[in-house]
Amino acid sequence: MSGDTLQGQCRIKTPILHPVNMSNYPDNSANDQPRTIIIGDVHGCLHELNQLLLELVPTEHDHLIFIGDLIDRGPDSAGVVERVVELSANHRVSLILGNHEEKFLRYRRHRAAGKGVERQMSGTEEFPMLMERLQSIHFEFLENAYYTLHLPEYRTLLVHGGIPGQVKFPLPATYRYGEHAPRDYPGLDLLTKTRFLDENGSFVALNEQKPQDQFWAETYDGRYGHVVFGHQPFMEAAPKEFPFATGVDTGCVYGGKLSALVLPLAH
Ligand SMILES: [Mn+2]
Repeated sequence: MSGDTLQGQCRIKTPILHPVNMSNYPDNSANDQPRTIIIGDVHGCLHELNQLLLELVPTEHDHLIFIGDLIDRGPDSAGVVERVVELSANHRVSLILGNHEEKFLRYRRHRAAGKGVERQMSGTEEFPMLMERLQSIHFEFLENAYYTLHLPEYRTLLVHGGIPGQVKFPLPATYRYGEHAPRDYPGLDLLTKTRFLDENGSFVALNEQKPQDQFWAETYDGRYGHVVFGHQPFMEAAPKEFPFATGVDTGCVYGGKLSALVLPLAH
């Protein structure tokens, strides 16, 4: 991604009723029914989030799920967190932990410890501003994010990044940031940042990717159910479909669109 796209000519995508797989997602889209709405990576694009919400008109019965990375890169990260927390006062809102939220919470912990460790962290340019603008209600909301959210009624698992090859803890299941620590569930944090896997199916770090490595969703066999994820921007008109996964980050902050995946009522 070249630097000049980072300001984000964010554009809006009409939310779509988008059954991923008709056998898993029975079509019951009567509009008075509660909806499960999964929103892609917002990355500070407050205007596009507001436009999307105007189109969605969420009701008090809907469940709004943000797939993570509310913050960083875009024009108004603090405004996005404030808007989402404001929504949560009157709606059921869940946040999947993005790698940018994870880094921000880590930065905040280091700052509180007072040893200056946070000054060695890269990619934290926006964090002092967030520390200044956000209040305890916002931090609490971020701390309550999910590493994974299991929606058994849809046989679906939500993560920000993806499923790394070797998972050594029970899935599908729900894990929360404030409640389940990677030291007790080794590899839990990888679900927030997985993109590529090596030939053994193991997690590949961002800077160590080789041409033969495969995007995780290309080889994922559905063993934990259908996975809905963000993190990897797909510059496409609609969420990207894989055999057992759906990517909902359509690259809003890179000049793409902000997408919402609207699941019909499950039985
Ligand atoms: Mn991400």
